[in-house]
Amino acid sequence: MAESTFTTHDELSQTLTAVLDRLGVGDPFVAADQGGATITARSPITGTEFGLLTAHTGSDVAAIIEQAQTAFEQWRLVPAPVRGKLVRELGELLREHKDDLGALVSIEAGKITSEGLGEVQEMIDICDLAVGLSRQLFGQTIATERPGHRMMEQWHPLGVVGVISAFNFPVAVWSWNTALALVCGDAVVWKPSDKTPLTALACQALMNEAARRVGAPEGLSQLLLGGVEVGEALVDDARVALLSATGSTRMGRAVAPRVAGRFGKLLLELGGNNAAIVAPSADLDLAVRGIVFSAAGTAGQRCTSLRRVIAHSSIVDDLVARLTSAYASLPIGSPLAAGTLVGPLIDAASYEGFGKALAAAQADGGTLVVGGERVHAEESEDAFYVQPAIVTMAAQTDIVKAETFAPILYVLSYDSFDEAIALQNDVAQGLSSAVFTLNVREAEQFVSAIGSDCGIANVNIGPSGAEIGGAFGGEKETGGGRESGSDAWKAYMRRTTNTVNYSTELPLAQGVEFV
Ligand code: UN1
Repeated sequence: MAESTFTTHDELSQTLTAVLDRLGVGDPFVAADQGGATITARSPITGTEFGLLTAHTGSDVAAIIEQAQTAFEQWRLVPAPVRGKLVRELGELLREHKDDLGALVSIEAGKITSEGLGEVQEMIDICDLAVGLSRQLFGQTIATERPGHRMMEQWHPLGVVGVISAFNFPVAVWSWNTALALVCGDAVVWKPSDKTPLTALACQALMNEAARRVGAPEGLSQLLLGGVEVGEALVDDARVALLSATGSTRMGRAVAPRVAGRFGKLLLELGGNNAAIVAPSADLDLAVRGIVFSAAGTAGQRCTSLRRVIAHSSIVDDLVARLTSAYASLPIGSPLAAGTLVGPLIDAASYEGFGKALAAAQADGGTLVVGGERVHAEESEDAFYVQPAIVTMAAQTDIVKAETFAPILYVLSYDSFDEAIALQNDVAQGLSSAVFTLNVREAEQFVSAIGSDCGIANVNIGPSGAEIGGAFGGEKETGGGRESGSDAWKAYMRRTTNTVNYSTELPLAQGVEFV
């Protein structure tokens, strides 16, 4: 294993102070005895805590949503291209502060520098898309069966959008939702993961500055810091017209019936259990690179991370040997150190899940071929770095079918391509998938109606690292929602169908006669 330098808590604290200052957050920490609810800011890099932040309670939520609702009622009157200026300002501020916000993502979520920066780039990209979209929120004109009539559809602002996001994309997921929601004429109330409050404060500071520059209504885009109680109050409030929630399937299962029970709209981005099929014709050099990035990158903590490889029996041994040697030289360590490719797991619970899954896989007859060890424990006992693991499996057992949010790659083998697709689809989740093949029949079958059942199906690219221009999301237990590009904006608006009669007659549809 290649080592990289470890960052100390003092170095982190110094960087944090400077970064928070430049991002306009200032010093957000409060004393433990100040009274009221608090939330702890921590870094998985050292595992140490920076301090406490003021949190909201469930009873604060109603007032915040009320303010957002009032802001929405003004914002929906602003023409969409003018609304786009707010998002353009946000995009400009993100460009200006890309390095600092990227560093903060690394400090709080443990991403390596280029992935922290990549996440901010994803925010800039969605802002660009949303600004263009602010002049493209179009409906259709539809042929009507009645003379002297016109039928059309329009898309109108929806209301307050509640956003719940996870620790692993602490800033980008907020921006995908917020940039679209704002140009669509909505207000936003955001409840980030309680593991990443600092990045949320930074986004809110940038948003406040953008709102100030364009004179957006007070409280148009707001932040709720807190735990489950705060999230539940957001979920249950009938004024939240759309709840967009990203996280585990378990969270989605708790949230979805509550929102459905009040007939709110839902956009769910839940668990993934993404596979890559590697066919005999695959360019193995390319496949290995794609697999290592998708499976070990972000320490396996993307919802799009690669968790299963389904390789043809004629090449599986060669592939596993190549992957094993690539894994053996992965630099694991502080995500801020140059050269590191694998940073820490988010916390102790995540490390525990990693260990349990490896034990379960081996109990199911799997063979651990590389990785699985904890490293850097001597530098800080509260930080959890692991060597990404590869486990070969004879069968797709329950543990392989479960999403473990850690760098474990299960390898299965297949003989016929149909069998590979059946294995790939035989899990409850349906987010992302990939095939590595140079065979055009296999590639086309994979992306066809009888191929991958996922929302994302790639050819000769791993399942993670989607760009924002496409609709992002998946099927089955992934929740069915789509965010980001294509026509995902429609989830943030309400559609009206309008029939306008400009004649002097009143013909009824379907030829109905009625005096
Ligand atoms: C997530 O892990 O929650 O496609 C989102 C990707 C990123 C987004 C991942 N653009 O991997």
